[in-house]
Amino acid sequence: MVNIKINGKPVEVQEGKTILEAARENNIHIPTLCYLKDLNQIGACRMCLVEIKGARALQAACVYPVSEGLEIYTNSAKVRNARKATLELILSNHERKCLTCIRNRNCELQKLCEELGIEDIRYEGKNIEYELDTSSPSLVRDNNKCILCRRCVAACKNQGISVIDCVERGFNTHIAPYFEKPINDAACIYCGQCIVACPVGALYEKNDIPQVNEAIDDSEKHVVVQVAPAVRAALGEEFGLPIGTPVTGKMVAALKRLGFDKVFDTDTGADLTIMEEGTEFIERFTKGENLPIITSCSPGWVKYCEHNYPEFLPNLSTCKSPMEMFGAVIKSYYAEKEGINKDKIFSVAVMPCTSKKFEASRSEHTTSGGRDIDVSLTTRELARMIKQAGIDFVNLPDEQFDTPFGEATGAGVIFGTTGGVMEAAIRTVYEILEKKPLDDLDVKAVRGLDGVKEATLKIAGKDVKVAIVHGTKNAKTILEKIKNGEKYDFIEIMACPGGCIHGGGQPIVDARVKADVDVKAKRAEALYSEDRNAKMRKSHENPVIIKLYEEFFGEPCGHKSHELLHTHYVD
Ligand code: HC1
Ligand code: SF4
Repeated sequence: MVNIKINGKPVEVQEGKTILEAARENNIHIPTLCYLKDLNQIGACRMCLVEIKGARALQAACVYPVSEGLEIYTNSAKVRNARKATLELILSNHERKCLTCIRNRNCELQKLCEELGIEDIRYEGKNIEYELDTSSPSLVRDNNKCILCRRCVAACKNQGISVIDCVERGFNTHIAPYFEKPINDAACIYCGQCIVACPVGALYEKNDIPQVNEAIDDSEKHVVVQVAPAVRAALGEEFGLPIGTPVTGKMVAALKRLGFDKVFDTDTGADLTIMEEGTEFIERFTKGENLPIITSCSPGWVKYCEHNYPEFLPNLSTCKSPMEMFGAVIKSYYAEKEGINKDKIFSVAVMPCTSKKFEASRSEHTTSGGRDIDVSLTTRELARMIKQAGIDFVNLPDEQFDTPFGEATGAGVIFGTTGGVMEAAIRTVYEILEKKPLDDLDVKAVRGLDGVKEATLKIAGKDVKVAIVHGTKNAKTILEKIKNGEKYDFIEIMACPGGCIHGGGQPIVDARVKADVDVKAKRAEALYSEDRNAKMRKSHENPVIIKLYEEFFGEPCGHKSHELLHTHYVD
């Protein structure tokens, strides 16, 4: 520990901490902009400048380590003037169209303007007009809003992707994919981790709300919506509820009030995926063929594999993602059962993910003759729709998903967090192979937020070696281990750090909140609590799924399943 003084007050701080961390621990607020805990600590924006007794220049608190006897002033006139001047320079060439900006009222730059008392734009810098990059099906890049904090660059690097970086110098500095190509031409996986890292409106998802509204307004269309597991763990944040508040019932009520004809749960699709993927695993494991099987429900991960490790494509499970399986079921079984012409069905998915927009557009997912999922919205887009419709979300009653797919299990819910697909699969595979109930349904060995988790499970007298990976940087680690001879039987890979709960389509949390709160852990706990309280916790016990096989598919991995629920990703 070292003894320092902050604004004249003596405090004891652990050695190695930065001034910013020391101040925060003592409830002293220092403004930041480029700082993003554990991701971007580069002292570039100079917003966190502080005065240090005896030092000639002001110092960036986010990178300056504390040492014995340091005397720091966080709010002197010199500090206030320097921070304000820095902010004014950032504003001098920022496109200040706040009223129409997607991040209006959720913008860290806007908040700083308020906090630092910016009353006027005193300088006008060189304004370069950048073309929007709308080349991707998932996201939009707007360099006119960019403040060069480099948080997106760090987020992309943290994914092990690094397709964007700073180019040129001085006023011409901007962020671009290599060779200034459109993002669609780079090996971007559309994970959207750059979006959730961005403090301003320079990165956002493609807006698909108008298409959905148009379909809802069309009386000829039967508009169904399915909602992914992780959405319920975060949607409430958009309406001021604490991080980690599950809002399943209110979310369903809101979707019904928005005018969707039927509201279904992607968790049911996840239960179906477990039946198919569990069966596929058992077949491959029993024959010792084509192992490890690697999950393929995360479209960012599939795209990463296609770009960087095509030799592992044959290892991917042939199962489509729960979203796409459900999409195919809606336009086949459901259309038939309800006597609705499939061409009149408009199928919407709400996902915590930006890459799902890309997945929905892939040619592999067109079993109904057209797209099986017509539009995939993000959690943020759903929140926008709810706000635009004037729905008082917080005071909505809890409502239930619609029949005939009204039931889902706790196994389906936990798909939304890293380790969840594996845990759900183990619950089913164990009971099929052992022919007896699994004693403890909480498979703790596969839980937690470590980037790579490994476990060896004993099932039916055999060792099953599993690994769980989240974040594509960690995917590289495990794939390299396999190339070096390490053997696994079953691997779950999710592109986003934390899994879907921290997907690129989830509500954006201010960097200051992220510094103190473990957002991923809180959202994951929201899903684990739903699982604990679920009346069914195993996919194979879901009566909806049992009926679906009786009435339509016959058996898992049968002929009809292969036609509708499986695909091959080829390079
Ligand atoms: Fe996911 Fe999945 S868990 S991929 O993160 O397998 O997006 O939530 O819906 O499809 O179920 C996302 C989440 C989601 C699929 C499921
Ligand atoms: Fe990088 Fe993901 Fe953003 Fe693409 S979407 S630029 S891969 S962080």
